[in-house]
Amino acid sequence: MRVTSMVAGLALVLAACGGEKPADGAMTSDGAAPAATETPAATTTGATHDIDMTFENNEYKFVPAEFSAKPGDVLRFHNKLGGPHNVHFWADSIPAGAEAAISIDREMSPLVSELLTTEGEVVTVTLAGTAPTGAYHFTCDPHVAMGMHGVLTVAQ
Ligand SMILES: [Cu+2]
Repeated sequence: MRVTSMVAGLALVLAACGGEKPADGAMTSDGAAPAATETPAATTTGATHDIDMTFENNEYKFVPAEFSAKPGDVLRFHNKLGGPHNVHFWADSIPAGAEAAISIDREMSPLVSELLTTEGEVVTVTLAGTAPTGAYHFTCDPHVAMGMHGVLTVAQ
């Protein structure tokens, strides 16, 4: 009798263990589903792009000067060398409606960042999830005449 009940008990334990595995699997796929549904909502946690503002080969430049990002992405402009530098998006050289979708953490005026005077400083530009696709032209004000220009292409 005892042996029988022990076997029965073992069977129950095994059944319980066996039962947990599909449950875990179900939880994993449940976990993946909310992550997927979070993506459209989490528009401010997109990819991060790092751009240097620097002085190389006798030229003031953004590196890279041309790059692509998606709505919801974050651009970090680093004052690397040759500053002061800043980031200035031109209202007439960005897609219609883009101004409202650009937020600059160290904003001096709409679409224009403060001047970064200390090496290592960063200005962060966040593209809203509603950012329209197209070309976003920007410059650095102190070095605009020296060709410090850049183009961000926003694409889905
Ligand atoms: Cu500059």
